[in-house]
Amino acid sequence: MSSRQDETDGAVKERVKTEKKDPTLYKVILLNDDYTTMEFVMHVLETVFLKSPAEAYRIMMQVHLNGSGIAGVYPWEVAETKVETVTSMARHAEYPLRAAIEEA
Ligand code: TYC
Repeated sequence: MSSRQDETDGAVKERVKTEKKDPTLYKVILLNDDYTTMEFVMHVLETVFLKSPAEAYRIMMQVHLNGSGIAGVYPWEVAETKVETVTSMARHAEYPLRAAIEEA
């Protein structure tokens, strides 16, 4: 590569990392069921999605009354990890709670 292209009046442009992160965001959706307790869903929202108790209650009730609700919006790998964590916590507690990913 010609170094002249990267210069402007002797000021060399610094470009340490060319790679750009994918800016696409994904919603993590919690799904309603008849067996998972409201307390467990709020615990998940507070510990995995870092919601306040009031916000956790609001989201839990949205899921309970409407079938689904947005727990959070994240880059792909973070969203995937959140779903895995929710699923693992739910299975250990023997609840059928499910989480899904949707493009935001
Ligand atoms: N519907 C559940 C109940 O009445 C509560 C619940 C809320 C379950 C949200 C799952 O994602 C959920 N115990």
